[in-house]
Amino acid sequence: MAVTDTVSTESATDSSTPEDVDVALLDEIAARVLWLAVRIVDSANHDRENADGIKVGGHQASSASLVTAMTALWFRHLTAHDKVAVKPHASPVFHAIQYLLGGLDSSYLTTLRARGGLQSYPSRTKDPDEVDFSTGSVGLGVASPLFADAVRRYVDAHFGARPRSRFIALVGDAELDEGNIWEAVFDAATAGLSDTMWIVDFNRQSLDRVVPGVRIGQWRGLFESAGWHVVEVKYGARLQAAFGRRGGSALRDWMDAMPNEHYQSLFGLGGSELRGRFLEGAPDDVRELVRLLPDDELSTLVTDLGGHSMTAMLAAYDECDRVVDRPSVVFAYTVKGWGLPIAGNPRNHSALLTTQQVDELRSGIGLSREGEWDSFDAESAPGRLCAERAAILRREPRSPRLDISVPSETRVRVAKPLSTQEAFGRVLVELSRLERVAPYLVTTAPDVATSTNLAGFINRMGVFAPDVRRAWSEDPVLRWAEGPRGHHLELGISEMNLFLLLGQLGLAWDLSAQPLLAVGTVYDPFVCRGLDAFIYAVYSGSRFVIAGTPAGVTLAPEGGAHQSTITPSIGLELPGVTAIEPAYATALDWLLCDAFGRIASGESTVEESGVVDTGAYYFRLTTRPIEQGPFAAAAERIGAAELRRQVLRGGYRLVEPEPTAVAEGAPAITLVGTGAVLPEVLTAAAELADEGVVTHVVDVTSADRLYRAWQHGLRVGIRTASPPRRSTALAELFPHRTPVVTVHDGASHTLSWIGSALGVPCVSVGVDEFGQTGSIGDLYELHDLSAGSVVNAALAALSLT
Ligand SMILES: Cc1ncc(C[n+]2csc(CCOP(=O)(O)OP(=O)(O)O)c2C)c(N)n1
Ligand SMILES: [Mg+2]
Repeated sequence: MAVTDTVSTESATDSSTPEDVDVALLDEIAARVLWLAVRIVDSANHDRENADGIKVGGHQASSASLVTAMTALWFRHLTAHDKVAVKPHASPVFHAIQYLLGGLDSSYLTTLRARGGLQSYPSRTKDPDEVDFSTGSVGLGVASPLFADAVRRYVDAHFGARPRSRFIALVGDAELDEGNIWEAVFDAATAGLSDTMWIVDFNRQSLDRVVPGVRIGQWRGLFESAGWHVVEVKYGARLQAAFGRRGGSALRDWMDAMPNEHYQSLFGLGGSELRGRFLEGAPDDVRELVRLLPDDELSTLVTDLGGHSMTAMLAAYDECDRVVDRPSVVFAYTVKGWGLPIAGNPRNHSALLTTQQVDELRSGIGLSREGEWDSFDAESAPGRLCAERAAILRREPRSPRLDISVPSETRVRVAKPLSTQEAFGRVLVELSRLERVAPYLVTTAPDVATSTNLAGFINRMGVFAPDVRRAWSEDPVLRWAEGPRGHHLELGISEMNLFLLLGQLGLAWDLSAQPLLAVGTVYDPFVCRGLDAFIYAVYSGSRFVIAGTPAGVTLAPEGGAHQSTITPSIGLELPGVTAIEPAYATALDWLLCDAFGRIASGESTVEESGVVDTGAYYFRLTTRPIEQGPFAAAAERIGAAELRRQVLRGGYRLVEPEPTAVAEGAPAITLVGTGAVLPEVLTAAAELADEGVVTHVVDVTSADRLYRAWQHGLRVGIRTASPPRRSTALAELFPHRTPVVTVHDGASHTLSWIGSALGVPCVSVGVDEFGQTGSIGDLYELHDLSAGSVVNAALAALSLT
């Protein structure tokens, strides 16, 4: 490792090493970090018993290329307030650093990819050390710090400035191929965020291949056009020196223009082969310059890249720090597999060092087998630096709890037929009137705020912008007033951005020390468009409300491209999210207030049924106004408090059959509906009752909660080898063993499990084909959701008994 580096940033303004930086010491620490990262992966693959017949895996080459950049960050640049997303495949480097800083017990070093051990990729919720951003699905971890910075800007404006945090992402260069990165970079909501710095590990390799051509010009142009500051840390000290010699500028031009494939092919070569390959097509000046260099020196020279120079990396970080009006990106030219025998090999992505190669690496840095996991001696210079940095990086504890009481309902007005989407808008307006709740409410939408009924909220609370902006329109219906007091964060049309921002709003308690009540809205079909970011948000433990609206074929005239059918399954199956689909306004009011209350509590509540609720809520809503009378009647019959309990639990009995009918011992059926189709279910129930069928109607407000309660009972049985525990919710909702018809404006399978749960015949109707344009009546007819179809489904179910 070079100790005499000079700065090689092309645009670094201050190229000297600050006096208090001991580059040799940092390089010594980097060598140990590299060793530990390599050995963590090696141990997972070679020291543990493995009966699975599959390789454990891990990424030594991807780790090695970030060792310099990460050592420079943690051992010099970062403060306790900074937040960092680590490239997924460099997780061993992160854990090695945490270990040296005392943030990870040594017992974990041999647990990479083992149950309960270090996760393959950094995980906020599962790793034993403190991870700021989960990463794994490439691209998402890159954009997250940018949105976390946007959230900080919001939090600072509303709650007073926090100590400055820098939001940093360590990025694989091939991650830049993910479109979500550019959606984030180009959205106005992320403009001007000067505390963001991305460090691109520019090793010119992805998983399969050497990235074709030379892409830096394209990347630079994209970032600059989005208003970012770009730094290139390209060449190391040796090459910098060579460029200063006679023929140096020709050498530089030659290397700048060399396609990645050509350059990378040099790594596998030694001696005269490398010389020959390097000079293929080179101008005479270049030939002349390297003529007198011995082969091994030529190899060292041409592979001397700036991303492995401590001085250059620190200078780049400092330069970015001085930029006060825009985000920064550092292109650190690196070698994948730096310092390892697999350096630069095009097939090195998942290559593992052999045991002999690991032995050589160990002895190369002066360690023995006995002391191989040791941290630095506390009295040594690196040991002292570790202790000093650990003290600087120690953080204060943070809590997701918001000390406010959220009301259990807003008593939203329900005089006329009302849609759940409209009720949603009204509940938010009502909550925004409450002094204790309003300050924490924040909404966001990808250009669909008004069409998802956020206008009322926006009129009262304003749109967020870092500075006051003139409103040019004087629309009396919608006041789009932008300024630092605004509570709505508007995004361009990118559902990825929506879920990334929402995810970060729901983690503001941690990354900005301020819990928030975050709400996003999205057209329900486009939940799928942002799905990976949605999953990422809940996997990261974020707490928020998302309203998918309008949903289903009930959006009739909009046609198939806008009608969601599979989203109920997403809500039901996605861990960490509770999917909710009420039909009536008061039910929605209760459910939404309850969701905010749970988010504010900061806890993962465990329900009576054993269901764990982790704080993210997905409301699936529609624009269909429906008659609210049946709900009022149920409230009258059941009592408001008891009905509320049932609505929150996942369902209630909307209609009880006439006692006289029951006495006659007639055939009996239970109709189960969820969401917008309840009017058809009720009409069908009345028709069936007229035909002498004893008809029960259950309104399922959360199939997810009912399903989890059922599954929990089964799992307890499986895990204790005892009879399954019956779900009390299902027992209360379905006291009679009748056949069941389920009706849902969504894929029919979402509710079809109820038949199995009850052990009765079950006919499920729902939307199992793409929709099309038409009226609600037309569409319900087409998908068997009309009252007549529900009656026929009931007759079919009865015939199965
Ligand atoms: C969304 C997604 N797609 C594919 C992968 C599989 N994958 C993991 S790493 C990788 C290549 C990454 O290359 P780069 O970002 O340049 O990282 P390097 O290992 O070169 O540092 C791929 C395709 C993934 N993790 N996430
Ligand atoms: Mg790469």
